Amino acid sequence: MMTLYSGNTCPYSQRCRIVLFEKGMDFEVIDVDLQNKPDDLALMNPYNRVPVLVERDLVLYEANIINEYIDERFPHPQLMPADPVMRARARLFLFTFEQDLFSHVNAIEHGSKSAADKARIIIRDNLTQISPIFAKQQYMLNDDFSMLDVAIAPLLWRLEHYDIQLPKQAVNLLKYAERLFSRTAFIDALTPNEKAMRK
Ligand SMILES: N[C@@H](CCC(=O)N[C@@H](CS)C(=O)NCC(=O)O)C(=O)O
Repeated sequence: MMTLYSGNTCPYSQRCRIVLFEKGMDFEVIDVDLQNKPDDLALMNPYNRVPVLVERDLVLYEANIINEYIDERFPHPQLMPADPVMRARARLFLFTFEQDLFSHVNAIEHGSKSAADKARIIIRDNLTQISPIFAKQQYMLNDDFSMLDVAIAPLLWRLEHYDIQLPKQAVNLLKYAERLFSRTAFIDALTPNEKAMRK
């Protein structure tokens, strides 16, 4: 059985929880208190962060790497595209999300007021830019739910919590977010602390 070491407000851990629930398989989630990290976390992950996935003697860290492993190990429903060209495009998107969106989250959570405000504007503008995609399709890659939707969902869930306000032009993105939030696996993967992030 797979064991996920997860943070109960951690957006990266949430990505892995979503994939585990989408696959409908047996797994165990261990809540890690990030204010008081257990000593074995640094032994499993040299960066001393969650999420970490353990399956027998395999120990993985980095949410996207964990998620690709789960997707290959349990191919139904497949979350990365089967076609190599689409798969490569999906990986590029995943990289872009880290660079253009998630790399700014740290400033909101831990930065000065001016750094946090700057980060909010960058995230707002980058999200607004991708909003027109959803006038034409249901999900990020096409009309099928994929790993890209998994990757971005924790940020969309935290928009209010991070005090990021989207303009009217982003209405299609907000509708897309509601589609993500209504999925059974998404709801099942939420921790009580995450549930409390949205009214
Ligand atoms: N790039 C990593 C980011 C993981 C990460 O930043 N985890 C945070 C919680 S959301 C953490 O464990 N922080 C503890 C620390 O840095 O001390 C991933 O995708 O897994």
